[in-house]
Amino acid sequence: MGKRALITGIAGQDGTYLAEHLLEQGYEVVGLMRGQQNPKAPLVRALLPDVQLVQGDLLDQGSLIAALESVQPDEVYNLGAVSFVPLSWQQPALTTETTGLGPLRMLEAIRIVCGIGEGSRSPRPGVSFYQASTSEMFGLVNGSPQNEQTPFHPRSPYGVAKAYAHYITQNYRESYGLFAVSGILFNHESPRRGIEFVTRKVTMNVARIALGMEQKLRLGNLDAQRDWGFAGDYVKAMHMMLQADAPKDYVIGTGVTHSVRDLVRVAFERVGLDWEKYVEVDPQFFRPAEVDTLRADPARAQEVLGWRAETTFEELIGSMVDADLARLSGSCSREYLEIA
Ligand code: G4F
Repeated sequence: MGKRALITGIAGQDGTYLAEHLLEQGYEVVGLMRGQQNPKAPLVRALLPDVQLVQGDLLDQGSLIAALESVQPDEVYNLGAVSFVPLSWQQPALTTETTGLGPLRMLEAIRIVCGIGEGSRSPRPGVSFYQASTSEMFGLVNGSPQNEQTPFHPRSPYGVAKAYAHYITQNYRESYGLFAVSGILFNHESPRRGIEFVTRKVTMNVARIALGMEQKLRLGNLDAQRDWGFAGDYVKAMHMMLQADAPKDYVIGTGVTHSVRDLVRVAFERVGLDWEKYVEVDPQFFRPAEVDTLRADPARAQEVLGWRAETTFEELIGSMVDADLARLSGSCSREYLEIA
């Protein structure tokens, strides 16, 4: 019998790549979808016809219990969140409810459905839990590169909410013996990334400029540095973490850092243009508190899981520019459906 996985955030970049990866591994995959007539549902059905959808919302405890009861998953991947950092300053309470307390509600749902921690009832074995933690928890970094021991200093309501979710996952592992792990993923991108994030904003606008549809690209802090990898590589690490002998948290990244300036240079080079003629700095994109620089030390993931990033920064950004050129010229494949 193959395993069954339940994924929250199925309509996001990571949800779609993870679903595809698990289907390839012979899993039955169910995605949690919130809301009535969710506008993303038709896109998910088109991209992932073999994935079933179940109603549920990370804000609603009862709906998570009901989803677990009906799906009976072996593995739960919690990828659902408010994930755009600037939005977390505009809607900090919603971010905390979804990104911070959502994982708590899912852990509680697992505990209740499995009968864990209720003395007389014997636990039903076997729901493993993956929490999408993030390098944003390191924030104002306390040492570089960052590994699983590096202290957190989050810089946004999003980072604070993710730090809470990280610790509550660890606490449920220690309190109830759950196989509950967090992947501390550094920035991961793809042609399916939402256009609000800097990589895709750059690649989409580079493609528009190359095709004569746009004159300028306005960005915020060009000095910010990130460890950018390919989302398709990173979802494999999520799966590996739940197959490991023991539940542990892992840093997932490339170990290589680039600035936003490097990003625009590489993207414009892909279409043979000089970025300095097109990019303007616009203070409206500056953040109230910035994460200046991040770099992963993924040694534990390499040693214990045998995971390593397979895609270079140049390959990643090149593929995103190519995908946006294809989209704009109407020749995009199903794989590049606008999903995020
Ligand atoms: O692409 P970003 O918006 O990603 P950020 O804030 O690092 O967060 C992403 O990665 C995290 C780690 O995996 C996730 F947890 C999180 O959910 C999200 O996926 O911004 C990257 C950097 C920032 O320093 C930002 O200030 O790019 C800088 N930047 C400069 N100009 C810009 C822009 N970011 C955006 N979104 N738009 C700009 O115009």
